Amino acid sequence: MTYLLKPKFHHPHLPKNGLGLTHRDYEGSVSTLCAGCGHDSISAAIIQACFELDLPPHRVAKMSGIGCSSKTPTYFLGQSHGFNSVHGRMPTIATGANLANRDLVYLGVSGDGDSASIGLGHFAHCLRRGVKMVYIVENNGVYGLTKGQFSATADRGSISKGGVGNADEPMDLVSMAILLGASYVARGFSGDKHQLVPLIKGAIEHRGMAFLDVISPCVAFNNHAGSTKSFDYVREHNEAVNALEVMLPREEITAEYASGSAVDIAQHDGSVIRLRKLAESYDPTDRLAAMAYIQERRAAGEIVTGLLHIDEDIRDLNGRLNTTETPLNSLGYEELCPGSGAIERINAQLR
Ligand SMILES: Cc1ncc(C[n+]2csc(CCOP(=O)(O)OP(=O)(O)O)c2C)c(N)n1
Ligand code: SF4
Ligand SMILES: [Mg+2]
Repeated sequence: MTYLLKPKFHHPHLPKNGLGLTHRDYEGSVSTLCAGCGHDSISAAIIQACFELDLPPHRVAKMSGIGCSSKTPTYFLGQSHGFNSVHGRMPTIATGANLANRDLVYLGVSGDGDSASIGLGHFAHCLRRGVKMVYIVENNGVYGLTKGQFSATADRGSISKGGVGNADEPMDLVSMAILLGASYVARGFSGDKHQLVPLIKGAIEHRGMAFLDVISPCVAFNNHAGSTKSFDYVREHNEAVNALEVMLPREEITAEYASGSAVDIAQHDGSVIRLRKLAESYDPTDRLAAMAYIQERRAAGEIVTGLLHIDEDIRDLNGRLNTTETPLNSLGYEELCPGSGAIERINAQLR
């Protein structure tokens, strides 16, 4: 079973936005992710952001790769266009679609495995080229869909569900995004919708490459060998009468904290991550200072959240390549196939 349709009936007096649409008009199918998964909170934040922006659903194209995170476009904006692509290729498909039709809002959803492992090259070139889109990585530090292997963003020293320690350095996607030239770079936490919804709205409004790294706990696969709640411990200390594996629903992890302050977030496996929300005085337009600040807080064991960098001097790929303003599917035969004379002239320029 890959999706469940939602019942169509709803309260007759639901609030409406400027287009006369309700929240329900921005929803998708019922989620089949694990109860409490951070990814569902991100879907809810996307729905809220699009509702509040009065975004016509038919103007949005949802792009994704493969993973629990990449499944989520099924659970929001059910009336929008969508393309669930191949593992790691979301940015590539989004780049091509963007060049063919610059009229749509491209909303790309990917995972840390999807973007930082198999899709790393695609991620890098999409950001480097300045594709006008919103690129969201739902970052849980594991390959959730394939049952909890380390991803390239997993912390050094973290323990996998098999009890193996991660010896490798994690990739910091926001630092890479700033380095690669993304003109809107932010980090959020799935459990802090007061911060996440405005970050997504800002990304949609931005006219260039907007990259969002959203920390999104995987409630199923962050159990470790030292924990008495881990599957391994229970298997060892359990007299099994049959071989069942049950995924119990877990509470969603949420946090509300003020600008400039830090908060410790305890995960279900007992590990703790420390989030720091940017202070009001932080200047996101200073690219070098942003990179230094992220590294400084990282060295102190903190994950900085908020709008980390914005550059209003946008270098959009379509603008640079001077592509047509008209979507290719609206051009006629004459424009799409200008004849051998036009090709001769192009070839002559290259001789
Ligand atoms: C070419 C290819 N290689 C490997 C896989 C197996 N695979 C599916 S999803 C996935 C990792 C997903 O991890 P992530 O992007 O972090 O998503 P999450 O499930 O954690 O949200 C892998 C390795 C695949 N589908 N295709
Ligand atoms: S396995 Fe992890 S990432 Fe996948 S749905 Fe379950 S909690 Fe979410
Ligand atoms: Mg992941």
